[in-house]
Amino acid sequence: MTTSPDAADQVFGSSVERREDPSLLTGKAEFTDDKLPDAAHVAILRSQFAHARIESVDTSTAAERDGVIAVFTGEDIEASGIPNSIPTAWMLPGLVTPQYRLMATDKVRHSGDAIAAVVAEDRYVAHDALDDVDVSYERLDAATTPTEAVGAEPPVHEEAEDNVAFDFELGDADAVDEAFAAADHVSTVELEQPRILPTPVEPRAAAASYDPGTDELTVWMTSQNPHLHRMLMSTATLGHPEHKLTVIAPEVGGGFGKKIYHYPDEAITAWCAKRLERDVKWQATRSEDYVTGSHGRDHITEAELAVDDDGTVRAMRVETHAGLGAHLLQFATATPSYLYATILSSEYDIPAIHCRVVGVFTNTAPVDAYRGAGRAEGIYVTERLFDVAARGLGLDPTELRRTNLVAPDEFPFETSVGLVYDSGEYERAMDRALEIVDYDDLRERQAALREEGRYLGIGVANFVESAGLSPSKAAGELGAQAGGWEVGVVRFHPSGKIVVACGTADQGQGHRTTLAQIAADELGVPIADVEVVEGNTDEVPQGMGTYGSRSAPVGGGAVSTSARKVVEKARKIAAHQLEADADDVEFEDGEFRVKGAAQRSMGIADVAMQAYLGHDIPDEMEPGLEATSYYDPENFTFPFGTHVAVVEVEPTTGDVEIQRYVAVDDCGEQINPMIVEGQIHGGIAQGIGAALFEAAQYDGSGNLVTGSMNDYALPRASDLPEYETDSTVTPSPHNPLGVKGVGESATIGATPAVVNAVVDALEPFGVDHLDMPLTNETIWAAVESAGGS
Ligand code: PCD
Repeated sequence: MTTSPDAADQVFGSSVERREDPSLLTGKAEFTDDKLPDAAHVAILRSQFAHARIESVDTSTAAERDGVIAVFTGEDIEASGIPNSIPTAWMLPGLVTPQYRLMATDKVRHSGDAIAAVVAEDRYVAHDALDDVDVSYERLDAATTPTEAVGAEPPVHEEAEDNVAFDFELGDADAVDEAFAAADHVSTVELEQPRILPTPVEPRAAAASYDPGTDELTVWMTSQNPHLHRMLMSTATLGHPEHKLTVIAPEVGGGFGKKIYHYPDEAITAWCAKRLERDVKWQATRSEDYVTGSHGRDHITEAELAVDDDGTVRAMRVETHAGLGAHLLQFATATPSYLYATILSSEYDIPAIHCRVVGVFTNTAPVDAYRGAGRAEGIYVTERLFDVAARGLGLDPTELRRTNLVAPDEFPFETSVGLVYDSGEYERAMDRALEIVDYDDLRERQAALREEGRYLGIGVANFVESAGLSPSKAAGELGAQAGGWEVGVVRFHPSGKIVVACGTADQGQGHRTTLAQIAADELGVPIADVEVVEGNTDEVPQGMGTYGSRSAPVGGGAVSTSARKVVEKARKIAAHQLEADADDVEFEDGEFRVKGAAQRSMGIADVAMQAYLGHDIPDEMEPGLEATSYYDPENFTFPFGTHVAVVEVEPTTGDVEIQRYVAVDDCGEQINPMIVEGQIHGGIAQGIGAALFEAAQYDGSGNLVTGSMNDYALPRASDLPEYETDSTVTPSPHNPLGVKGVGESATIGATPAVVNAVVDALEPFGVDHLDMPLTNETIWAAVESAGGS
């Protein structure tokens, strides 16, 4: 659905066509690998083993190959005297933080660790030369799962006893014990959430250029947060002065969390450019991106719910082992701890919750935020547990949910795990979803079909998401090493055209459209007059970037705050020129009018020209018309919703057919309903992927056996159903626009909805739980062990 090009429609709340699409669709858009076409190429040698001591690295043969410019090892990097230490961005009590170097020198800890870099005239020569680098290893045993790795020898890092990086607890354990002792029932589930390989269309890449004359280093890279990359490369790895370092994220082909982090490879590329004083670039192959880039999830969990006969939930207890991989990336500690544990209350009033998370190093690629990050894992536990408990109590799963929902008049609602939900109308969204699927009728059909030996399953999942981490002060108290704010600049040109700069960085979400909508709406100008700039540290003063569904609530908040400041300054100039008191000047649809004298008016574009002429503006006012805001929200925003999946399972083959998929989402006010719907569609696809198809598999030696798209099962379009989407609108009371984030919501809702549906279908076989992915084999085996179909 798109709207007419009528200017009045092109504002907040309408489905404006995405501005980014013409250049993407016609192949004009430029990605990182399109930059520096004449650059030399970097290829990086990865460890052959998941765990080994490096005895020696001989690069002499590789260096002699025709077309090879240089070969570097970890020793060269270390000897260059740079800080060489990738940090994590969230400290937890007792956290062990081993040094994470750009290239391994003494030991490799997973099969993606970098050992050497070849720079050559072209990509093929660079890759061929990798075979000439001779590394001798002393192999060590590898541990790949978070439970097996506890206490495994030899440890991944000497510093981390038993391979434990942190042991985190949240909630009142005594209150939980008491509630469990007093409750009528206790339901338990043990579950695994396998590793996911985030698969943006574009694998990671970097291109770097160094000017020795000025000491300017420019890095183009696939980044969700160029300013954070610049800051970390400057302070933690390369040591290049921040004001002489420019990081640019050109068009980025998807991120899904993977492109948040500072990995070795981009910094190695920049280091080579500087060392050789030559333009260089690196483009990961798909498999290389799979073995080095962050993975998602990786939890092994036990969860219990204490419930009374009438369905009142009294308490919840969760203990989980979270695999961290071999190195800590920036949100690796926050994702499985705070983001996970604080969301366990989902949409419910659960008086006591206790959660323990053991974060474990393994000989695998690092694990960090993947769409839904922490919240997806937490909600999955709660929503599975509610289904298990409902079945145990003989209650309909929607009834157990309904009994415990937080009611609309209880907001702001403080959960027992420390979040204060801003607003919600949970029952309304849930009822809407149940009405669309015709829930009661479906239950009747299910019963009738079972008589015929057909197995329909209905899965319901509610969710809340904490979107847009904030405020900075509270996050800092909990250990964050980064702020929760965002920068928005609104700058008029004298002619009345506007540039909006925001510290967020698009990877496909459509910010150039939605941020322009926000500014155009606030300023009352046609959207065509607004240009949006993102993803460039030279053009945007600072920024925290795009992740955690923050760009609309936090970036949008910064842009609207600046637009409002600009309007206030413009109002004073207009009042001055119209010879009126500023309080008597109204602003509507881009016009300043003197109250009660409508003929005395001035358009905002004319005011802009006057502001830059500076001839006739109030005394003591500076010329110019622009504003910069660092918007630091007072809280997260809390989008929510209900997803329902209807499946039919064929027990003899384990086939799952998703017959219907209904999603009712509430992200507060919607800037662009078409974009919101697109976000929901993409999110559902990824949620279904996790439920039915995706799992990264390491073998016992620590090789990623699903290291290519041939082996890793992503859902295809033909695997996915038609989506039936609807929304409710419960504005966030603290956001200037009433907006909540939406980018991750559907991934969070979809996974438990689909798993609940399949398990529901298999109820006649006595199946209470199945671990993802629910492949044909998993389902068939469960049915067989129950005595067959
Ligand atoms: N919106 C609107 N309204 C509302 C909200 C929102 O309109 N209310 C829209 C906006 O503006 C944008 C979108 O929508 O455009 C989104 O938003 P948000 O929610 O704010 O978010 P952001 O920040 O922007 O983004 C982020 C996200 C995430 S987080 C993820 S994963 C994913 C999602 O996003 N990724 C991606 N989505 C997407 N899409 C695409 N296309 N691509 C990509 O990559 Mo993480 O943390 O990183 O794990």
